[in-house]
Amino acid sequence: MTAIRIEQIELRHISMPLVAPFETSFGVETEREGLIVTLRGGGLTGWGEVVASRDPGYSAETAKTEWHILNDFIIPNVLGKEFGDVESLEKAYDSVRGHPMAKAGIQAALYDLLAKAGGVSLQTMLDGKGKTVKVGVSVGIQPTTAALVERVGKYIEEGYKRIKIKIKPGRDAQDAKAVRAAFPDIPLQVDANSAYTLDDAEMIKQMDDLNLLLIEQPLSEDDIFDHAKLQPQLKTPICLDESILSARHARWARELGACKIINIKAGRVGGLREAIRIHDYCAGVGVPVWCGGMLETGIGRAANLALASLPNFTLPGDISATKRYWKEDIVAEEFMLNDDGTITVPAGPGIGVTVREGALEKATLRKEAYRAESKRPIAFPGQKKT
Ligand code: OSB
Ligand code: MG
Repeated sequence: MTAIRIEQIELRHISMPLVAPFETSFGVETEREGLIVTLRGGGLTGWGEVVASRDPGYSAETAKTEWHILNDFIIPNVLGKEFGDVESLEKAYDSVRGHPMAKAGIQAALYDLLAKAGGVSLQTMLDGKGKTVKVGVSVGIQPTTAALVERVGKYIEEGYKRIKIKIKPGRDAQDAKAVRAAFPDIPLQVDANSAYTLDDAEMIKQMDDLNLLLIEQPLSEDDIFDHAKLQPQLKTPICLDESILSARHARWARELGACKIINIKAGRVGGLREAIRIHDYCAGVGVPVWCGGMLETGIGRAANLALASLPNFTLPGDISATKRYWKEDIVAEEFMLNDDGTITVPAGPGIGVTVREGALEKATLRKEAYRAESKRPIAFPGQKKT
């Protein structure tokens, strides 16, 4: 593969209105904030999404902390350098601890750039297979249990073949039981986003007879140890999301018996490369994985579809149709649900979607350009303050 010199990098802090508020145990999102990274070199452009949001509710990262890490530490080590593979990019920011979402965003942009340079789709570059991937929908906490059952019913009518509901203390067993009673056969799972402790084991066991596919991240985000005490008390598989930040963590979780399934998000684990390492480790030890979501724009969603087409992604991903998230996306292509509950993996070069510069501009709160010649940030005209 030919190496490409990174001549220019652009960073944008964006905010996009969701079609409906998304409530989890850690808060409500009505606008999706995040960062878009653009890498330019060799006459090509690569795009990546940093999935940190406005608040540090899912993890410690926010759009602004990841801006700081990219601006002050990662971009200075990348700008003007040549990269022929993603591993050398990982080495370039090797000295930066943590901040997987910042790393994942710039890495995704390099993947896009390198795939375009090679004239292949990201799916081909990652060794993914198949035209489509199985998907589901993640349903936020609703004002009432009745509203939740109605909302789930609408998604099932739209063709979703796997439902995930968000739960939190006080809105858990009742919600899960009501959805199960209304839809006895639908593949169903719940996601607590770290809302419980081991003391809540009895409460969690109330959901153990609902034939759930999995219970996602019931305990603290940093806690593989207590999940290993909870899993043996349940028939339902625990799936870890927040707790797995690397392939090493995946091995710890499996060796401790903390979970039986792993949710893989490239943003959470520092990039597509580490996501694939986790996938490969899990494939080797018989742990099924699925592709999580972070309410991505079309840029992140396109990359998720390519990732989810790897063979050990055997459970449906949290990759829903564009209209489940956005009235107006920043890519031209609309992702739609196929009749069989799948979404088609983009087949064009790189991530295979076209960024709508006008829509991106409209979503932009702040932007900065970094050029290899000067190595100094050059502000765009009309830059908005955050
Ligand atoms: O825990 O899986 C999660 C969204 C934001 C933050 C965390 C999570 C989620 C989702 C949404 O569940 C999945 C999607 O993008 O549709
Ligand atoms: Mg989750």
